[in-house]
Amino acid sequence: MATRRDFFKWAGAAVAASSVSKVAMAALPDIITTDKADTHAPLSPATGRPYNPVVTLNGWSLPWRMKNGVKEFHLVAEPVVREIAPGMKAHLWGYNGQSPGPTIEVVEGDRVRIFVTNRLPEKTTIHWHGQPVPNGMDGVAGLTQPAIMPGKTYVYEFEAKRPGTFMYHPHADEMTQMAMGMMGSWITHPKNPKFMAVDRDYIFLLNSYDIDPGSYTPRVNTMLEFNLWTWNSRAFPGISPIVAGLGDRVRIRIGNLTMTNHPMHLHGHEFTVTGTDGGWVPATARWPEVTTDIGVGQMRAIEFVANAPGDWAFHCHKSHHTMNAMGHQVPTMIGVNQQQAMDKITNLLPDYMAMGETGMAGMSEMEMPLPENTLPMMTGQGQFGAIDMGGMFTTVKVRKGLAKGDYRDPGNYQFPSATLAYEFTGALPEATRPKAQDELPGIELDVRKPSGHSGH
Ligand SMILES: [Cu+2]
Repeated sequence: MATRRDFFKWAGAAVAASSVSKVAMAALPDIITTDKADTHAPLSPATGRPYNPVVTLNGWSLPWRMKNGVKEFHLVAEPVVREIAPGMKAHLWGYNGQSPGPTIEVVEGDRVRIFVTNRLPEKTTIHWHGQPVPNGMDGVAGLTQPAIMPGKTYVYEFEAKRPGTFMYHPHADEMTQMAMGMMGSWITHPKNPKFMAVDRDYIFLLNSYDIDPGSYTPRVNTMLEFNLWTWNSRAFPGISPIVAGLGDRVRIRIGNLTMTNHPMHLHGHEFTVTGTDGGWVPATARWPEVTTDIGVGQMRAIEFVANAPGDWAFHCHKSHHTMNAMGHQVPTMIGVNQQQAMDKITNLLPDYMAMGETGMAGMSEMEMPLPENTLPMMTGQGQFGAIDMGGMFTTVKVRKGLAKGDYRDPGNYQFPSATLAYEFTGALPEATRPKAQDELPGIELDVRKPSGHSGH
């Protein structure tokens, strides 16, 4: 764990006004933060009931303090710097040094106390999305509690009743605070560690940002036209691979805190949806899928047996969600001969490049100077060249003989001989095509022109 224990980390706090006295802080659990966007090793429980920890993709789980049988966590809402992918950093709001905040893992029946310190320049709250909590712990500013003002610390306390996958996010100035990256995952593990046990259990949140190339802070009033489609505030090629041993039973828990739905698609394997927002899906109610749509505010847990070795694509199937910031306003030029226009434009702009005449794939190979702090539209290199992907994309790497608990990137898949698509170099037969329209016998049509009923 590359976490740092910064009990009195005040230097560099963006909100100087929001200082809490050291005496008051002494009663609070340590503030544990990280500045790394890597996937951290799972946090094995040191105290409390046993459970099988999850792995947060490009994230980490928050350690707790056990106090008189109560699990105490300390979340600090604060401005953070998050690397979206190598080459781009975003100035976001998050928790404990990162956006999303750390994953919170507890066990069914645990008594949980969460201290929430607000170091933002405006009020906030935390809503424990999906959890059956007493009404006064639900975190809706104005409705169930006064907002947590800058510099203040509030305490939430409840029993983690239902095992499952949950999220947390503010319920105060939500549009701004979620557009700025304030969110996190929550797992309540079942009391019986053997119930629904899997070999590898991953979790991440779908989120999105609108950050203009050359700037660092998201636009907070964007409703739908986001330009960065991310998992746990990371875009491909910044997203870690999901690693599995051959034969492992794998669970991937996904929560959607974007403003649109995401059809999540896995190559090479069939999965079933075993968990939703409301709990576990009974075995008799599951069906096999290769794509499942995750709506806004929903959570899905998918499970499969990693029975096919390889580097398998796993991505959102909306193709503009596997793209990064650049190029959203580029006109379609496929089939357009740009030579004439090129000649004229290069007189004015000697460096002008024509783009898109044969498709957009050239974008990923082009050595084009980018504005400061943005990501090329499509990047990522595989062993055979450019992957032409960005955004909500990663690989599921299935390997034989992987040790339990080994989550390191195993590198490129070594393809067994004669299992790879190859170039055909023989003679091509004439392609069979349907007859052209003017070779077909004429068809008489009786056309009746519409009359009346205009405006239908
Ligand atoms: Cu999507």
